[in-house]
Amino acid sequence: MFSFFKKAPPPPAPAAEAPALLPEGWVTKPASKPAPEPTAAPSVVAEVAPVAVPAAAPATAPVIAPVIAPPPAPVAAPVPVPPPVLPPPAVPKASPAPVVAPPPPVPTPVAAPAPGPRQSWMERLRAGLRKTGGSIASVFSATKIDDQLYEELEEALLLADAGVKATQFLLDDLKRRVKEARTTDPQAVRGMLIDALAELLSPLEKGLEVGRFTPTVMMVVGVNGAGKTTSIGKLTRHLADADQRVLLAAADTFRAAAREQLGVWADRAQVEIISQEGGDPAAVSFDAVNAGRARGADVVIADTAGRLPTQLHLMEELKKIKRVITKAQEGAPHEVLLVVDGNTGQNALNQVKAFDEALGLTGLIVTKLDGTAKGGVLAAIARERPVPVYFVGVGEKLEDLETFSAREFARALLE
Ligand SMILES: Nc1nc2c(ncn2[C@@H]2O[C@H](COP(=O)(O)OP(=O)(O)OP(=O)(O)O)[C@@H](O)[C@H]2O)c(=O)[nH]1
Ligand SMILES: [Mg+2]
Repeated sequence: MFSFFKKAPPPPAPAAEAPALLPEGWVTKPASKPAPEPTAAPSVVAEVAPVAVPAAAPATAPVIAPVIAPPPAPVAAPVPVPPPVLPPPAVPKASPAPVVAPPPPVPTPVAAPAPGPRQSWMERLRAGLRKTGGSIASVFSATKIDDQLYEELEEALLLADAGVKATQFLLDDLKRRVKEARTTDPQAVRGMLIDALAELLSPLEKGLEVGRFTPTVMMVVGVNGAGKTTSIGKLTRHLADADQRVLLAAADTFRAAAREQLGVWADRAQVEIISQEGGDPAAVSFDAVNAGRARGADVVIADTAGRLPTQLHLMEELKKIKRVITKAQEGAPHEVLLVVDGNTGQNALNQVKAFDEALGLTGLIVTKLDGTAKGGVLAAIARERPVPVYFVGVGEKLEDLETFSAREFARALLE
C-alpha cells in the first residue's frame, strides 16, 4: 500500500483521541475537499497572490491511495465557505465500455480494464529504465554461472551508474546468495540480484511525513533544471487534494519566469504563494513561514533557484535561507529536499554529498527516470550517502511523480 505522504499526528494530541487511521496514520484522499478559507490579508513585506480560481484545472486525477482515513479531526473547523469554484474531482476513467462482439465470428475480446495509476506509473518507470535493464539482463542469458558472468555483470552495473562501491557490494552479496542457494541457473541469479538490489535500496524507502509540525516547512534545493519547481507543483497538488493547507514561497527570486512557473502550480492547486520581485530569497522564505504560521498552514514549501554546489556564494545563500527559516520557526525547516535529475549519472551522487554537507538533507526527489537515466545511481546513493528518496519522477505530468519503493525499483530495473 502506497500513500503519497504520511500524516503524523500532531504532537500534543492526546493518545485517546488519536484518529483511527492505519497504524502509521497514512493520509488518504478524503471524499470531498472542504472549501478553502478566504485568502487572509497579505503579509506586509511580501506581495501575496490571492487564491485564484484556476483557469483550467489539469484533467488528471490525483494519485493518492484509496480512501481509508476519516476526514481530518475537526480542529477549529475552517468555516466552510459555500461553493467556491473548485476543480471538479477528476473522476477516474471508467473502464472502456465492453465491446459487443458480433454474434457469429470469433468473439471480440473485451478490453482489459485500464491498469491502476500505480501500475501504469510502473510501466513508465520500466520503460525509462529498459535500456539499462536490458543490458544487465543480457548477462543472464549465459549458460553457466562462472567468472565471466560476474565480470560481465560488474561491467553492466558500472555502466548503469551504480559506481564502484555499490557494484562491488552487490556482486559480493550476489555471490553469497548464489552459494547459499547452490543454484546453477543463471536466470535464477537474476532473481537473486533483484533481491540484493532491493535490500540495498531499502534504507532509501521512507514516506514524507507532514502534520507533526504546524506548519511543516520544507525547502527544496538542487542544480538548475533538475525539476524542483515541477516537483513542488506536483507535491502541492497531492497535498492540497489531501486537504493540507499549503503555502508556497517563491524563493527563486532571480527570474520572473521562475515565480510565474510556481504561480501557475499554485493557481492550479488553489494554494497561496508568497513572492517578491527581485527580493532576497531568505526574506521571502522568512515571510512565508511567518505567514504560514499566522494562517494555520499545514505545509510551507520554499522553491529555491537552481545552483551548482561548486558555486560557493550561492550555497552560502541557501544556508542563509535555512538559518532564516529557523528564525521564523524553531526547528524548521523540517525537510530539506534535494531534487536530482536521474540522468546526471554518478554526478547525482556528488550532488547529494555536496548539498548534504552544506545543508543536511532529509530527503531526495529523483526526477526524469523516464529519459535516458540508467537508474543504477540509486544503488550508489544507497551505499555511499543513503538519504531517503521520497519521490521518483517519470514525466512532467501530475501522476508522473510517485513514492519510491525499493523492490519495485529493483524489479523495474532488472526484470
Ligand atoms: N521528462 C521529465 N521531465 C521532467 C521531470 N521533472 C521535471 N521535468 C521537466 O524538466 C524541466 C525543468 O523543470 P523545472 O521544474 O523547471 O526545474 P527546476 O529545478 O525548477 O529548474 P530551475 O528553477 O531553473 O533551477 C521542465 O521542462 C520540466 O517539465 C520528469 O520527471 N521527467
Ligand atoms: Mg525552478
